[in-house]
Amino acid sequence: MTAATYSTILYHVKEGIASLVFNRQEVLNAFNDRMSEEVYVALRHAARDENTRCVIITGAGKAFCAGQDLGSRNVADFDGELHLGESVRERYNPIIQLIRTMDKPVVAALNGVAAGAGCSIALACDLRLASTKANLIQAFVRIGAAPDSGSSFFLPRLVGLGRATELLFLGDKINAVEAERWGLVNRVAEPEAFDALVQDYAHRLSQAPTRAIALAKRALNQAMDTDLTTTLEHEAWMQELAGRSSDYAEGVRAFTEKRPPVYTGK
Ligand code: LHQ
Repeated sequence: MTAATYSTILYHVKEGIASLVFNRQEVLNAFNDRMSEEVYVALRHAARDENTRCVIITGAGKAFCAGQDLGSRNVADFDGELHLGESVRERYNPIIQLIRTMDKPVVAALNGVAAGAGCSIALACDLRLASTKANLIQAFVRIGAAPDSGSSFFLPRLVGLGRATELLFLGDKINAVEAERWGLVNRVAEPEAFDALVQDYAHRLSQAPTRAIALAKRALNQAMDTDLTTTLEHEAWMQELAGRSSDYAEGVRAFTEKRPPVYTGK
């Protein structure tokens, strides 16, 4: 599968920034089987592509992503025996794992509503930027489903157990401004300033020392899931690796020469 054969997403790379755009607008960019496959393939490509130093995930039209396509037969068949676990394991979990393990920053640009697994994907990203048109909804409970795609992992870590519980039990819609107050999103902008905000972050990340960011991401992944002693040792190892990068040498040189650094990601 290549960019030319994608039918449910748009994907392009420019100036070190890969943009992955969910594009099933008639269903608010909800996921069918094809879209989960294409998103995975595109993310894997971004992870491996030397020219990509930052990934932006966003939605075409008015929504970010409404989660699972509830019209898909394999999740809406009331008469058959449904194997939803299989669907989650095979289609969503690999996407979440890839976002977390790729050695590059992944930014969710929330142009509109993010619901269900669409919201989970945003929570798994490294940063979230939101237009004031965006809402976040842990919609699972509204349809009698359980949280999936990492929501029960990331939500309490972002907003604390009390708020996570409320969001998962009640499925209320949180607007972008409140989401920022809660720590669910990093920044909010009015729709007319949103593209500039996203471009500013993407540009800064694409010019940053990519290896140092990858090491910080690995350190955060490790720290979210372990004790202080292990974390301190893991940090020491990440610093050892950072010290071997050209960007580190450039960063220190630029500091001593009192000039801005020029990072290459090497
Ligand atoms: C949709 C959808 C949608 C299909 C809007 N599907 N058509 C994983 C695997 C296995 C099992 C179960 O779960 C999962 C993980 C999950 O993601 S579960 C959660 C699934 N998502 C939802 O429950 C969200 C459903 N959508 C909504 O609640 C609303 O559409 C939201 C709040 C997102 C937006 O509301 P509105 O802005 O009022 O838009 P709308 O409801 O009018 O939707 C516009 C159209 O999009 C409409 O179609 P139509 O033909 O009437 O214009 C909707 O039917 C369609 N659409 N979400 N997930």
